[in-house]
Amino acid sequence: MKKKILAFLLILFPIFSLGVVKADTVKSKYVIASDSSFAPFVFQDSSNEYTGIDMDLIKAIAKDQGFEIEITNPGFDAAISAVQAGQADGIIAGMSVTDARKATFDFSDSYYTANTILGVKESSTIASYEDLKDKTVGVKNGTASQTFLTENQSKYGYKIKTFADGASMYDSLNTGAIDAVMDDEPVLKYSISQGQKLKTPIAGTPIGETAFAVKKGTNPELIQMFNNGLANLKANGEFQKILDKYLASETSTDSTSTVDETTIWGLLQNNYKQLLSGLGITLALALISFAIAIVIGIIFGMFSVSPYKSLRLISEIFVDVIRGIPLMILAAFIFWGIPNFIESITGQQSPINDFVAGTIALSLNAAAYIAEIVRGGIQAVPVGQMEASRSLGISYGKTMRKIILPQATKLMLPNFVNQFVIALKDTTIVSAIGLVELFQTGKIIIARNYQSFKMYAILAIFYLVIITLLTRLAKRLEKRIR
Ligand code: ASN
Repeated sequence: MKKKILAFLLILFPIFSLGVVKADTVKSKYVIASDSSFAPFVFQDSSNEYTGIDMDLIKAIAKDQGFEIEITNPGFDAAISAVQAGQADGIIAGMSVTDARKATFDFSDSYYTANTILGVKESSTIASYEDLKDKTVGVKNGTASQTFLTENQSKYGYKIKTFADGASMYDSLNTGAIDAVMDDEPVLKYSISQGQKLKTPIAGTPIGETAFAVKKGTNPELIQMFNNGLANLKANGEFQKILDKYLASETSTDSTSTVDETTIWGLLQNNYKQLLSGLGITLALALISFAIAIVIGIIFGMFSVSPYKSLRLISEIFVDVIRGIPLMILAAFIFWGIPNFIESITGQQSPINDFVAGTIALSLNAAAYIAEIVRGGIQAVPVGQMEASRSLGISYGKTMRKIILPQATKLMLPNFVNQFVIALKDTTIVSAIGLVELFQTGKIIIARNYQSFKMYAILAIFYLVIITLLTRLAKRLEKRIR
């Protein structure tokens, strides 16, 4: 009898619970990754805030379902990697549901349907896929549009050029570096409605539904909450309001901007806060990583001139390995590769912060060069001095400290200054992992206003001024030490 009651209850439970579907938050905060420039789904408005259908939607759903979110906007490809590496819990970026992606992602219910479509300059004569023969078509890396292009490449004979973000892709189309782009239809149509001189000569091809996604098998409650929230927003009309806000009217959300961004002065006026914060990150990256690199570099440099063979060997391996790997790959390896590897063994997501990953990569890189500077400096001091000192009965350590290093340091100083300048410039390379330092800040601004000439000029001057100031300062210090 007892068993029967239990079975009865077990059957009833799911039926009752159906009426009150509510998933519970598991994490105190969910990190949501997104694209950096993919209007109208996600883009920066004139006050440098990310807006768009996806941003409004995820915020409204989080509010409706009562969970906390933190949004990052590293670009589509980087956002995908972030979710795969466990750096982010979910991705909302006008993402198409494809069969291939279903193998690695769990998708929410769809909130949009999009085509992929070809975009060319208004003046272009390209009118069909056949016209693309030997032409170059740009596309964002990792997107459904890229899959479409790759699948049809042999048929039409075009070249494909991939980009990390929409901004650089559209920039290249505008400057004529590529002949066409392949992107989602609402995105191209939106940019045309915003005054971009482009056209879409060929009808679009369906690439699937647009949905929110998590890494396969993770955060099931997040998908559940997204679906519940979406259903609620659809029922209460809020979802339609969001769509209308970005799609219905031709009026630009940017028209609220009072500052003219076509002049250098206007650009600075409108973006100085963002640029200064980017500059802050750049300086912090350079200074912190260089300080760490000096310590590591000196240790390995001393190893390399040590009387012990094992120490010399360790130093040699360190320098060869780090110098032999491009900095960008090192950063990507630390930021995406290692967490992915750890997860595959432990089953635990162990994301690393982008600033920390960037700092580690820069530190290791500079340390390898500094180790060589230290070795070179010490070896430039005639060996006779060490021998003479040792024959007088003075220890290796003392000779090093009192006789060799003071002379070697003088020789090393100019190289240190040089290495610091290189380290500061190298910070631009680690922007590849989505770190918003000065260069990335500039790219994000360009994504919004397409002022690449003026914006890159501003960036170049920023770096030039900072590097000149810092080298002057370093030269003074150098003189004092001498
Ligand atoms: N629709 C694109 C894709 O799913 C997403 C994007 O470009 N943000 O591949």
